[in-house]
Amino acid sequence: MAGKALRKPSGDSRLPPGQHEVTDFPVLDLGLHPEIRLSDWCLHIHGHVENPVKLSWAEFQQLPQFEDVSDFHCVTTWSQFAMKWRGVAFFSISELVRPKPSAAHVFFKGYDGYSTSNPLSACLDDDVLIAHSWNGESLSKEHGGPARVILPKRYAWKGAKFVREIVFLDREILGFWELRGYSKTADPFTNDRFAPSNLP
Ligand SMILES: Nc1nc2c(c(=O)[nH]1)N[C@H]1C(S)=C(S)[C@@H](COP(=O)(O)O)O[C@H]1N2
Ligand SMILES: [Mo]
Repeated sequence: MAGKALRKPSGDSRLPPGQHEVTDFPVLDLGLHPEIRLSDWCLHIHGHVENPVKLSWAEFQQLPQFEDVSDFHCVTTWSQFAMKWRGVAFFSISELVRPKPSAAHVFFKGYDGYSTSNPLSACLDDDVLIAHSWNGESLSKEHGGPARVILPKRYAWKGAKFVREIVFLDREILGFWELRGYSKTADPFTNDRFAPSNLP
């Protein structure tokens, strides 16, 4: 199932407006890098689904493995091209838990207390995944290991590092940055950074 179509780069403009290219993959987060042993790791997926699950690391690894190469855009204006991710596609997660017809939004939580939300349609795009590897290596703790969410067509804050919980919802709940005035849709190619209307 295709996600909501967002505008594609036109011509040679691979770089979204207001962005510059980097090659050193900066670390950008709340500053907490939780130490999670793989034997303690658990991904709880629940909410408006027919089959809620709590996946151990071994169970997560047994799901179909998926690779995708995509560009990464942080709202603080840096972009890094051709990031090679490996993990489990969101559409495989969705097939496993079977969203109910009422499911319309997805709320992601990290082991560091971070959260972010996305429309279900955006999560079902064919390039969205829960990644455990980057450029052939296990994801480092600084970059969100053991596993992080990647939504290539959105600014990077829409993907939770150190992911621990995925909740399917019938309504939108705002996450950490959305509550602080950042966009609900976050499309880099339309400079869709802020939504002051989210602020209380
Ligand atoms: N759990 C968690 N996920 C997070 C964040 C965070 O603070 N905590 N920051 C977000 C932001 S703003 C960006 S730009 C990317 C940064 O990923 P990186 O540190 O691997 O570059 O992670 C996103 N996911
Ligand atoms: Mo960011």
